[in-house]
Amino acid sequence: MQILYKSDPQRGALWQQWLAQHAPDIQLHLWPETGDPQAIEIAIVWQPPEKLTETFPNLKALLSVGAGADQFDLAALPPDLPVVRMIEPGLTQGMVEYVTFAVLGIHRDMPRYLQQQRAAQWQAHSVRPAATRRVGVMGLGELGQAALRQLVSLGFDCAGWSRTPRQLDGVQCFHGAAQMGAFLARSDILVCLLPLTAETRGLLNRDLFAQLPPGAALVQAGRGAQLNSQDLLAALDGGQLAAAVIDVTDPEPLPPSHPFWRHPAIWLTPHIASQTQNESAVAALLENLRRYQRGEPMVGLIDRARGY
Ligand code: NDP
Ligand code: OXD
Repeated sequence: MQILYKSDPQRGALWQQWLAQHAPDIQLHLWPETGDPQAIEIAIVWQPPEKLTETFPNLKALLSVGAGADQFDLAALPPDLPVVRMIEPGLTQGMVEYVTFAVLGIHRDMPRYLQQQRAAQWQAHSVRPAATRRVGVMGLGELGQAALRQLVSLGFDCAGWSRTPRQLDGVQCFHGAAQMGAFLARSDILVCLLPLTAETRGLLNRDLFAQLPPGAALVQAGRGAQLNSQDLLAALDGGQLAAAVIDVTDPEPLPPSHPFWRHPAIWLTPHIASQTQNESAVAALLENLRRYQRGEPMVGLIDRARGY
């Protein structure tokens, strides 16, 4: 089977070598080398090449090297072309670590202590047990569920919000627009792990912040276009929010003049909350390719109507 790869070339070379060893029937072509374009059945990419389906007329599926597929213009792809995102344990674990770091950092007042350190100010604030801190996770998919398992194990008072009803051990679950207000009202720390869709674009805005308890904090690790930057700055400056940990922005990279870089209540990271891990991801890729060969649905199939 012939596969096209177009993303980080170093990862491509490693995957090519690994597949040659573990699945010699599968040949990975590293863009711009394609072999015979007619023979390419699967493309695994971050950004697809232009004229994808014209160039590779026998393409049977488009796979994302990342957890999201919002970088694809789904409307421009043939409606029956399966689109698949990456689900792999290394990527999931990376997000668990990031969310745990951010929630613990906020819980233990680190944004305030870092500001105090810069001012050489020795001042203690009372330490609250995790059980009294209400954490709310938006998005109860692969990443939200894994992050919540860790947060529950640390003793936080956890809730989650999704589009359709979910049941998770130790988590108060909310769903849909009707239950969003109740979910937000009990979220001292709000974590966004939503995919970018028409419904979630711009969702983290003034109206939403106003429904959080005063002095709440935001952890944004979904997608930049979900957050209204001006509304976040106003909520921080007005005291409705106390702190924000922001990993994804719009645009990326963020221009040097953007106020997020210098805001004392913002911790900013350059879209590194999690990354596809070469070794675990290539094993997950192979498993999905075998599923495809057996005629089974691949893991991480995007529902084109839902947009994620
Ligand atoms: P999943 O598709 O597994 O889960 C998505 C979750 O979001 C589901 O629970 C879904 O609800 C919920 N959801 C979607 N739309 C809505 C809506 N309109 N209202 C309420 N809930 C909604 O995705 P993953 O957990 O794998 O990944 C989530 C996102 O994390 C990715 O799409 C990507 O944007 C981001 N990400 C960021 C990274 C980073 O480094 N910053 C790295 C990796 C991913 P339901 O359960 O009802 O379907
Ligand atoms: C991803 C990401 O989707 O890096 O994997 O955000």
